[in-house]
Amino acid sequence: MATNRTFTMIKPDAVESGYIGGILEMINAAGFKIVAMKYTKLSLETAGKFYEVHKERPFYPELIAFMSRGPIVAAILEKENAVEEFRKLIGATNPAEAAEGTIRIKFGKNKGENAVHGSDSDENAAIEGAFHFAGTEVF
Ligand code: DAT
Ligand code: MG
Repeated sequence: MATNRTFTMIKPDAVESGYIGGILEMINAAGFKIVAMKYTKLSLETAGKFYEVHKERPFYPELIAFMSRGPIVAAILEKENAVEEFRKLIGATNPAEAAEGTIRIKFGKNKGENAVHGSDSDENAAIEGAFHFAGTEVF
């Protein structure tokens, strides 16, 4: 089951810009089923924990300040080969390098404010999903 699930966040930049609906539409059109979803806000501390793997990177302080500046939509998505398929749908980290038809080329602003998160492995999808959702919130 875990291999068919990935975790995503609609980031503060996209929420601020009114893109929640447009992004969810693309996610639905690409055949992902939403199995968990919430509208929430990260504190600086929880954002720091979520992105702990990037702790040593120079952009880490900027990243966690950005991710905690406003509400986000967190969701667990299901589809065959979900992690890889979703990374394809969101496109490259830098929206300027993202392919046509991807969420980031359409809604991303720059390398830091790139509209959406997508897990990079089945293992991280499970960890990130559990970070945001209790078992009773996943369907
Ligand atoms: P991705 O989100 O595509 O998996 P990542 O895991 O390398 O990218 O980095 C996590 C987030 O950190 C990314 O979505 C935006 C931010 N980020 C990455 N590289 C950055 C950079 N060079 N400058 C500013 N922010 C960056
Ligand atoms: Mg990543």
